[in-house]
Amino acid sequence: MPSNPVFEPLNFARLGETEQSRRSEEFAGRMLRRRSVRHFSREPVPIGLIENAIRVAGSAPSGANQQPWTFVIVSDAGLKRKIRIAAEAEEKESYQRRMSQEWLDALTPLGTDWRKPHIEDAPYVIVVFRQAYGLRLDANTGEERRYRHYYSEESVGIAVGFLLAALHISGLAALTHTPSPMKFLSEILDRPANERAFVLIPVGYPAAEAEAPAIRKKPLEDIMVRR
Ligand code: IYR
Repeated sequence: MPSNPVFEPLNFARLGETEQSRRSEEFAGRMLRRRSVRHFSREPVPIGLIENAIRVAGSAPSGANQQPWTFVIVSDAGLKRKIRIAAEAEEKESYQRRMSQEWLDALTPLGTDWRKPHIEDAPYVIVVFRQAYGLRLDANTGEERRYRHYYSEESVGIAVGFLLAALHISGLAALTHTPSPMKFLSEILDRPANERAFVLIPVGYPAAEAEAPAIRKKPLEDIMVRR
């Protein structure tokens, strides 16, 4: 039963222009140093940093504020091992048979292959699930009923952007990894039928000898248009 909206004061902190520029430059300077990391140290990470980053992700805007996401933090060595083995099996099949030559060529500069040791090395793997639909109890019948989630793909994508930014700003390294298909994650992590694995994010500190591919982001002139 729809009820009327309730409003509250916005509580918007208007900054002076100097402070705006300072924060903008500081944030851009930090964010522009983010790299995807594929070589992790096994050094532990304070769980509070992971929890805070997920808090930030959970503050993202979402379709109808339905917050159609679940963030599963995996630290158990046995589970990480299971996930690695299943991911490598799918990835091996993908790299050797499923991906087109065009796709493989596009990945050449990244130097990736089917091996995913980072899933075990990183102290935490955050698996983000998208709730394709919601579930609530019908007040009359007591039965569980599905309800539509709007723009769940876009919503979870935005939340993952927040998550990656928060992890990076806290001095952690992460990788956006999408083994394909990802159904095995629902089984290993025992997730309900309305949840679909969206992305798997190993998080930790880079290994001492970690390298990243020498690739560059497009300059502003190439991505921005003014009218
Ligand atoms: N999922 C594979 C392949 C891969 C695909 C894209 I698109 C990338 O940007 C990177 C890798 C893997 O993780 O290796």
